[in-house]
Amino acid sequence: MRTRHAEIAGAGFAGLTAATALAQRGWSVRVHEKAAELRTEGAGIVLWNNSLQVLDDIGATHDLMSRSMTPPAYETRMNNVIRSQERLDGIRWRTLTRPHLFSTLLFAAREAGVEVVPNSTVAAATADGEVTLASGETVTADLVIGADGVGSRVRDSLGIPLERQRSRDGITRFLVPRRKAELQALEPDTEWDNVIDFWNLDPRVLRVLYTPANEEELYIALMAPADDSAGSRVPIDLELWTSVFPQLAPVLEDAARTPGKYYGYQTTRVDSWVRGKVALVGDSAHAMCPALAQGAGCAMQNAWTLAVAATEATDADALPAALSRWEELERPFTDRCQDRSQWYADTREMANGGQFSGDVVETALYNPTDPRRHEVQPA
Ligand code: FAD
Ligand code: 5PR
Repeated sequence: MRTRHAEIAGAGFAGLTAATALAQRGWSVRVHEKAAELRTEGAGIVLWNNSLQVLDDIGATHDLMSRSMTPPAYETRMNNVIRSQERLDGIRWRTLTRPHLFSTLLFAAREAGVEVVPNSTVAAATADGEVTLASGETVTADLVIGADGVGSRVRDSLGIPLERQRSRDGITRFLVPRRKAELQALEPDTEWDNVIDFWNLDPRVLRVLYTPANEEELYIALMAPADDSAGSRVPIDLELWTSVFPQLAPVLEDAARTPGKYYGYQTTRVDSWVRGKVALVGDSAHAMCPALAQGAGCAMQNAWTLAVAATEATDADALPAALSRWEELERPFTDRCQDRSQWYADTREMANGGQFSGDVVETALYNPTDPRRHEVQPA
């Protein structure tokens, strides 16, 4: 068979994963990134088995392990009283920084022969595989992927209907130095290598999610309702945050000096991930609340299974049906994860701790690279 060609909009986690997996299966692949520089926004990230299996398959695990960690426990506190300390036995998970995940994926993509073009914005796509760039240039491909994030122009140019729901809370994220010795001096009995989710609901909803990303770097996320102007302000209101979380003062002081942006939680659901030869993947198809830390995980999982499904289509005419079949098989898992994440965001139920069991960990445990994964229907 002749070499098949894919054009991808967006060099985020979804676009780079799909690109690498396709190139490793013999496709020629070009990724268009609208930004002038290839890098990621944001701070830290938690990855679970579903995305770690994908990283294993594309050969990126070794690089990733070198600067990531598995904290001893996932701890949840309410008003500084421990609600749960989950060891997460039997669940594979890693914490790391987003820049590290990004550079790992970019390296894997380049190794696989993917062409990544910065400063190249995709303006539109058609169901028969035509892509129009903002420069006016038109290119055609056997497969087009809209991995261009929550504001996807690929999706919107195809007229795919969507529904967007905003939640009342939102979050500002920072990467800061660990300052473990200083934290230990303030609270010696705390295991500062744990993920610690510090909740306060009464008298005011303020939460700090403390996530060590490696030995040197800490990911902290500060959550407040969007209508709390002091709580959602950036730079952060240091006096307010340290009054509620005095034991975190050393790292909050660093956060107060770091630029950041408050993101309101939102969920985007689309009618369909597929139009002919075009597939949407990642936030363009299924942007979700971060509660279960699966936005990037689902993006990578679906990007990888998309590459496999497209490769299995034996000729151009078979591709649209293969993509539709991919959506039919993979979408239920993502929809459930998105629904659960929204439920946790809307109810603030994570404040009660003990959330990583039962149905909730379905996506975390999922292995998208297991060819028999759809034989057993999940609960
Ligand atoms: P994106 O990461 O949004 O990537 C899309 C890419 O496409 C971008 O590089 C963008 O510049 C590019 N692009 C957009 N439009 C075009 C176009 N028309 N043409 C070409 N290129 C285009 N989740 C966590 O678990 N932890 C976090 O700390 C965290 N931080 C986040 C910070 C930000 C700023 C955002 C927006 C989301 C964050 N999330 C976080 C959620 C998680 O990052 C997303 O679910 C995940 O990144 C989705 O990956 P993606 O590749 O689908 O989309
Ligand atoms: N978990 C993680 C996270 O980054 C956030 C949430 C939960 C790993 C916020 O970004 O509940 O908002 C959350």
